[in-house]
Amino acid sequence: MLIEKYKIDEFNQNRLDEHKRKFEFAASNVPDVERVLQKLIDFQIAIPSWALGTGGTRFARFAGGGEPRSLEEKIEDIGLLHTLNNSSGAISLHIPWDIPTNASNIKALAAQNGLRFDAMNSNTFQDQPDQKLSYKFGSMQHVDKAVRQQAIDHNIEVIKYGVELGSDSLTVWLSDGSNFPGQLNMRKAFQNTLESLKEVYAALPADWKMFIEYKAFEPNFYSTTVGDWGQSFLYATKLGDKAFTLVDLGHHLPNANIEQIVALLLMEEKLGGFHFNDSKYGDDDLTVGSINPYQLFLIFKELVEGMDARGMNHATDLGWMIDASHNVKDPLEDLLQSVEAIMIAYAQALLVDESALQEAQMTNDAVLAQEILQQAYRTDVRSLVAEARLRSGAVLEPLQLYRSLKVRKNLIKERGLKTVTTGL
Ligand code: RM4
Ligand code: MN
Ligand code: MN
Repeated sequence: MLIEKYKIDEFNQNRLDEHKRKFEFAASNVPDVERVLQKLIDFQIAIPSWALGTGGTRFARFAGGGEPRSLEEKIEDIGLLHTLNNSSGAISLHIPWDIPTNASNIKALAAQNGLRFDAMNSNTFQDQPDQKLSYKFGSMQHVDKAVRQQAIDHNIEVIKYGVELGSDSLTVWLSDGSNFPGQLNMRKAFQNTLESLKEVYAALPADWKMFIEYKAFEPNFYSTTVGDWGQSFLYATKLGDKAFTLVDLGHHLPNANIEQIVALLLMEEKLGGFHFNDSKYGDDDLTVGSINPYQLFLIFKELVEGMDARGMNHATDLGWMIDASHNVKDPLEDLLQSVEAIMIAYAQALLVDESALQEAQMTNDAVLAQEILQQAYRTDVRSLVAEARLRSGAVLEPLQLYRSLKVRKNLIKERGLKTVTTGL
């Protein structure tokens, strides 16, 4: 479904006076508002191809309607989001869920929708119907060299698809680990995994990056072979300059201080990518900002400060992606909410008075330090984010326009009520 430009203009026009009032008030409190706006306009968050359909749990999946039936329709869905918010200009593919039958057609379609190809994702956590050997007991860690080789070959194939599409990074998330004490020699599992990753690393094109994603537990419940940032950092360091750690917000043990992890990884030049979601218990994959928006702000504050300390480009030097699942919401509405939450947290982080904060830190003034952080966090930046959208030709209130145009109803009419999308 395409949204015509005049519909956006008409919608914005009707809300313009109210928006201007709010924006002018907000802007009057931001000394360098133009700089902030430009950063918001530039910031893009990739949407994963597997987040466009309804997700499920191991108990059930309650399908929605009008879900994309093909890679082409997934691209169209993300194009729609990007038309609405101008902040989702990239798609992240998962192979084999999204094997392009004709790469140049897919590339052209993405370009038409204003999208580029973000990191490619490999999948050695499921067995495919035509697969020779099973990943039941792991992939890159496996005791059998033939299974490891199959996982290596798959990752190299994923790189090849990525090269055809113009992607420049590979994300490796391994579900490898063990369910019971004694099942696995943890040192050998690490070494096998490292050897396997080295072979994939050797196949990376010169300008590519490799992201090693960690996860504390699930699907394995006793040990995970890339279980935390320390382990990921170890692999990335041993592999070389093109290997980085990827932080998925839902992949930590409860109460982990993710902002500190991010600060240190940035300091060591080993933070490569980011998966946004929110959670209360584990890898819940809930809408970004729905549970703990203050934590999201604190993480962004470290990201901004750490990137600025190294003179990095916020928009392009790290891989930003949403990694969420939608069990009860319309996936597209959920993604609009997630992008909005990310932009809000980013805007608030840009408002932190960094020099005042550093002074408070140097005088051990914990009270003032908290005041400075919360001054930024409690600022209503929604009109700044909306102004950035307005200036880039997108919609003041994306979710409201999505609803008033009855997009989901149209997609159901177009694609049918009982559609199944590839993914989890
Ligand atoms: C995992 C992890 C990966 C994603 C899969 C689908 O939990 O977050 O990033 O590729 O889910
Ligand atoms: Mn992830
Ligand atoms: Mn996950």
